[in-house]
Parts: sequence; structure tokens; C-alpha cells
Amino acid sequence: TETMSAHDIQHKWQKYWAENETFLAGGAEDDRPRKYILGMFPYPSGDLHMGHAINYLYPDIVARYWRHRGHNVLNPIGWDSFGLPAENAAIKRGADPREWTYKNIDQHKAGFRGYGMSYDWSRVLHTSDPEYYRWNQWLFLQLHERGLAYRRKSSVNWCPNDQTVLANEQVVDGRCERCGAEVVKKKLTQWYFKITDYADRLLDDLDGLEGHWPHKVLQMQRNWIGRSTGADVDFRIEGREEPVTVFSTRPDTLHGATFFVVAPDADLAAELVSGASAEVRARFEDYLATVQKQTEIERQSTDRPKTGVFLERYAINPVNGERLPIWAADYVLADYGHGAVMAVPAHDQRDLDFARTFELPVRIVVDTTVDGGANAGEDLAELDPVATGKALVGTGSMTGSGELDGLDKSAAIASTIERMEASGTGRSAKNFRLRDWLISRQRFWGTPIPMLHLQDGTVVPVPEDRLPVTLPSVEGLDLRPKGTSPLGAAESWVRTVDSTSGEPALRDTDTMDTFVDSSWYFLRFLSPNSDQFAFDPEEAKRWAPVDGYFGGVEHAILHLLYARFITKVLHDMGLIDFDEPFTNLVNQGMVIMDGAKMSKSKGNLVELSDLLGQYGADALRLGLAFAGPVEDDKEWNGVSISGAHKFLSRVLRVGDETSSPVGADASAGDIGLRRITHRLLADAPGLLEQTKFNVLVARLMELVNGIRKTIDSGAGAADPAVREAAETVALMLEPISPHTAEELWERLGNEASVSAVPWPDADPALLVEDTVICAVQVGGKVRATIEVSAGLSEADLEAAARSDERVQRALEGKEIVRVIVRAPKIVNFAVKG
Ligand code: ANZ
Repeated sequence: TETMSAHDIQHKWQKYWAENETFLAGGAEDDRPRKYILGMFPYPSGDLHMGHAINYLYPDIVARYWRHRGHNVLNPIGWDSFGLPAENAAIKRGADPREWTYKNIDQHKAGFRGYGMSYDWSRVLHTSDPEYYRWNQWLFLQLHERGLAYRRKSSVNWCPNDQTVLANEQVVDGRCERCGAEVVKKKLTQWYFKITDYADRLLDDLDGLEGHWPHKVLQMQRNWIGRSTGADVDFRIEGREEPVTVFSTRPDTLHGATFFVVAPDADLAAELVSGASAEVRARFEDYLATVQKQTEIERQSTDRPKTGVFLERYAINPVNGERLPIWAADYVLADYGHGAVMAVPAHDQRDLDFARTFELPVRIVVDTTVDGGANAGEDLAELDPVATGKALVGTGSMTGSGELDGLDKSAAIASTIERMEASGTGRSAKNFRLRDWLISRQRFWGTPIPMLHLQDGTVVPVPEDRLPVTLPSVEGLDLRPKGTSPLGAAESWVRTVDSTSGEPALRDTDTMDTFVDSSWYFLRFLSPNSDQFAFDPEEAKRWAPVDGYFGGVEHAILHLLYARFITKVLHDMGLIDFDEPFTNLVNQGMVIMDGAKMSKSKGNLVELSDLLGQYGADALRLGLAFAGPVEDDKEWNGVSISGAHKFLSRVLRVGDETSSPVGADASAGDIGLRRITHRLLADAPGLLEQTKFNVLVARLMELVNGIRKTIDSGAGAADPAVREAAETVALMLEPISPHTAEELWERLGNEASVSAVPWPDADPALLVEDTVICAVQVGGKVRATIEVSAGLSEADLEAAARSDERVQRALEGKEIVRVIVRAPKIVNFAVKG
């Protein structure tokens, strides 16, 4: 065995695990407590690299840990295998996206096996398998049935180069994240999921995750959902039958409204301008054309000059009957609130900027100079917003507002809402930044939307028993983006018959956003091979929610939000009894090189296969686990794989030298070594549960040093404390460097596998520190003896002596002239008087 290389050891144990199915999760009959540990599943682009090595190591360590704690552990792996990169590779190289995808998946699988991951390989899933995406379609139909999936024409971010719709987060500084082309707005009819119905719950339930998810992630989710509270106010429009409603967070300032603004790209603007003069109509059309080229972010940025067109129409202020001129301006967004605002320039900065540009009136209705106001003690005349250019946004007391005068902000808001509700001109309202989830993609490599378009224009679902709607062959299809789905060209696929009515029908040619695939995959792992259900509710009861979810902070918002949303929908359908999918979330840091993220484009990506070739999986795993706290970014140049390899060799050497028999009674062994062993036994569970893997590695190093010392200079390799310590190393190294741990365990004469052998409890007697009895003398006489830690410093020993009551009594009324401390045995106070 001594000549076995790390690679030999690795192959031996990987073979053993595969043959013995060591890491299959226990079934229904297994009554151990359960743990569901999951890493965010990978996208199968290219080979596994350093980033994967660290991301998937952590959940594997945790999964392996819980097996030692007597748990039935589920640690599955799958692939998020639909999506653009496969399609782009297909366009570039003419390859079938299927072939590209599954070839990459095979490479990933081999890579993960070589890396020693303890996955339950019987549960593997790929979202691009019809057996999987069939259930995306099922999910879509469930949402559709409940009014949570709907079609709507709306303006979307459009990349004219890639000819595709972009999600908001794919637009960076107004440009396409992928190709850099300027993004424009375009109106398309698309499918949406009504996530906004769940906005309140998605926001409120974040509070329950505090302490279990990184605070930063919770905050990002809160901001993304962005709840504002205020009122909806109805304004009559001259020459229009129906009133127009606006959302305002400051209904208290209604008396200060001096004009009214609609989003140029809202339907309302087009309608209102249709009654205006030809000149204004033309000006409006020009304006609209420029606005449509802008992004939402540009439109909201406060430092741009204000632009707009007066529509020659008027709104009537419900509180005082005043006529407010109606403008179209791009700072008002079509899809926030109602796409129109009452403008209060004295108290809103954007309204003020606009009013100053177009010389519209500004009326102060909040006096911020009153006692307790934002500008208490200042002179209101000097704060004139028209002159200063600064809106008075702070608190104060109402003025020029009739019955509201003298009230503070919250009282004025409450009073206004009450009055409006009584007169039917308004009501309390809240608004969310969160938008409905646009799930339509005009691309090939995704889940076909299971809907049929009949000749009369109605859109009907494909019956559940007709699922899956599988993708047609890619042959003959042009995948290059052109604004409509490539599936449209698959004539014989598109033309079908509605099995319910027997009528001819056309298939919907859009495919689903891949975030749909990943919104529920953690449930599919519970019954991955079922053709009866998406997941078995009984299995969900046993396993879910996920106890420990690991992934990058890049998924802090969308993936997690969508998974939370779908979980709540499934909960409301009665299929699961929890409504948050991930009980604990860990965001691991990145591997960086010279301070920068490793990436393909920078050419500094280290591939996993190269690293495994060097020293094998265990040294890499140990090196990475030791590199620093899980949440921190790790500098690759600071990771020492060769150092880790040396340590693992030392581990095996002390194992080989151990000569006491299996089961030897350790109680007569070296007490110093036993103390190190038992302190580690006591601390390791906490270290692993707090993901302090680097500290665990440091403590293992300390223990191996201790073993070495005992073998070399103590009672030698036959000391039973050496065996106890070496077995402890095998047990606690296993989550991190499992092949070496298995080998050590076996060489120590134990039966394989070490992977689920329970960690013994520490012996409390070995956790107490060494103590000694110290004599305290006052004036040469022993006045007290105190029990102290053997390692106490002189200063601490003197302080301990002084704090003893008997010593204090003996010192009373005496002057201390000198203190002689001989740590840890004697303290002598020389006294006078
Ligand atoms: C009058 C007012 C007076 C407002 C005042 C603010 C201050 P948040 O907090 O982000 O929800 N608003 C409403 N709909 C809008 C739209 N579609 N595009 C741009 N702005 C819009 O912002 C709510 C406030 O933003 C609303 O309250 C409205 O202006 C504006 F002293 O109404 B406020």
C-alpha cells in the first residue's frame, strides 16, 4: 500500500463508492433524520473549472458531514441544460444544440466523479430532457388554469442585434449584456407569469429568512420587490368620459399639484394627443420615437435635462377643481403605477426640474421650516424651490391646503385618503417595483409553451395527457435570431389539431425562459424518474424544503425569487406544506486571480481536469477548503495544492505507523494528544455547521502534528492515543478529502466505508484544562490556596489572587510594598503595617 499514489487511492475509492452505491439517499423506510443539501445546478457550458471546483465542494463537504451525524442525506446533481449558449454554439459551429449540450454534460459528469463528489447518481436530471420539461409544461398549465399565466402585449427590452427580448438585468447601461448593442423598446405579445400577485408574500416572508440567508441577499430581494404605499387618486380629464388614476406616495400634497404628466409610451398619451392640433400630434410622434430608443434606467436618471410635449389637454384637481395642463414626458414610466402622475414641483425633485424647464407654476404646500421640520429655523423665502432648484422633500406642516393646514405628513396623508374614500375620488394603494415575469423567448433551445392558437383567435391549452410537447428536430431550422421563434419554420410541427375540439390549430412557437426550469428543479430531485408527477408530494413531505442551498450571489435576485414564487404557488395548490424552498442559503465567494475574477474571456480560467491531473482530487479539495472563509473571495495564487498534498501524505504515514490494535483502550494513552483529539471532537460539528471549513483543516493539521510528536518522542506508535487520534483524523478529514480518509480508515484496520461512521462524542473530562493549586501568601503566611489554569500568566495569576476574598481580608488596612509572583504556584504579597 505504501507505494500507492494519490491517483491510485482516488481510483480505488471512486470505484468502491460506485460499486457499493455508497451515496444513494435512503428511501421511505429509512427513518434516520433527513438533510437535503444542494448546490445550484450547473449550466453545461464547456469544461468544469476552478469556479465549479469551489462551488460544488462546499455542499459536498456539508452533505458528507451530515452522514457522520446519523442523517439520511440527499445530495443530488443535475444540469440546467436549456438556454442560449447551446443555441449560440449551434449557430456558430452548425452543431445540433442537443449534441453540444449532452456532450458537455457527459464531460461534467466525469469531472464531478473524478473530483469525488458524493452525489446520488440515481437522481440525475437534465432540464432539456422531455421527461423533465414535460413538467415545466404541466406547471405552465397549472398557472394558466389559476390565472397566473397570461398573454399581454407590452413593451419589452429588445436587442436589435441579437434580435431577442432581454430581461432587465441583461441590459447594462442601456446596452445588451452580450453583444453591447444599444437596447430599444419594442411591443410584443408575450406570455407572463403573474408573480405580482405574490409580491406581498414574497416581501413579507423574507423576514423569516433573516439569520438563515445572507442579509445582503434579503436586502436585494426587498429592493427588487420594492413596495411603496400611498394612494390612487382619480382625476377627471376634460373631454374624456373616464377619470384617469395616478399613484402617489404623497397624496398629502394634492393642493400643490400644478400639472399632470403621462408616459409618452402609455396608451393614454396616444389617446389624449389624438384630439390635439396637427402640429402637437407631429411633435408628440417625434418625441415618442426618441423615447422608445431609451432604456428605463436612462429615463429614470435624474441628471438628464427634462423633455416633454404639452398635449393641449387638462386634468381637474379633485380637491380644488383647478385645471392642470397635461404633458407627456419620459421621466414618467408607462408600466409603473398607472403610467401617469400628478406633478407637485415644490416637493418632488423630478417635477421641479420639469417645471423649471417649462416654466410651470410651483406651489409650496408643506412648510418645512416649522419646529421639528426638515428645515426648522430657516427662512421659507430663502428655500424657494424655483430659485434654489431644490424641491422641499422633507417633513413639515401642511400649508395652503384647506382643512389639512397644520397637520404633519402622516396625519395629512391619512386625512386625504379618508376624504377621497368618502367622496369616491381615491383610495389607499400600494405599488411594487416588481413586474410580472415575462417568460416568452423567441428561441429554439427551451421548453415549448404548451398552448394552441385556433383559427378564431382563441388560445387553448394542450391537454395535460398530451404532454410533453416535444421540440421538433433542429434540422432545416435557421436558429439565427430574427424576432420570431425559429420554431415557426417547423411547419409540420406548428400545424396540429386541437384534440379537444378537433379543430386545426397552430402551436405557440415561443419557448420558456430557462428560469422556469430552475424554479422547481429541487423538487424534481425527489422523484426524478416519475412519469406520474412533477414530484411526489409524499417525498416532498419527507425531504423538502432544502436544508442547505449553496450558490453564487449572482443568483441573489431572480433565480431565488422565482423559486420562492413557484414554491408558494405549489403550496397554494396543496402539493407541498411549506412555502419557502430554501431554509438556509450560503453564497460562496469567487476564486480570483491577481484580484480579478477568473473567466474564459480573460484567459485565466484554470480547468478542473488539469488540476486533478496534478495531485488528484483530495489535495485540491483540501487546498480549496483551507483557502479561507466560504463567503470570501479566494486568491488562487494563495491556494497551495502541493502543501495540501504533503499534508495528506503525512496523514497516511502516521496511519501506517499506528501499531496498537483496533479497539485498543485509549484511556491509558498520552493525555496531551488525547486532549487535542477530544477538543476537536467537541468543536468540529460547530465548525462544519457554521461552514468554517478552513478552521477545521487547521485543527486537523494541529492534530496530525500532535500524533507525529507522540510517535516520535512520546510513547511511540503503539500508544493507543495515537490510534484514537488517527481514527479521528479519518472521520473528520472525510468530508474534505474523502479518498485519503477512506484509505486511512482501512489501513488502520477498520472496515470500509468511513463515510457514514458516526463521529464519537468528546469525553468531557478531557476538555477541562490542566489546573494547579497556587498558594497565596500575605506577609509570609499562606492565607489562601486557589485553583488556577496551569498556563496562567503572572499578571493574571496576581489578579486572581487579589480577587480572592480571604486574601482581600488579610490585606485589609495593610500597605503592599512588593508582590512576588512565581507562576503558577506562588503569589506573595510583602506588606507593611
Ligand atoms: C405626487 C408626489 C408628490 C409624489 C411628492 C412624490 C413626491 P415610489 O416611491 O418610487 O413608488 N410616480 C408615480 N407613478 C410614476 C410613474 N409611472 N413614473 C414615474 N414616477 C411615478 O414613487 C412614487 C412616486 O413617484 C409617486 O408619488 C409619483 O409622484 C411618482 F411630493 O405623486 B408622487
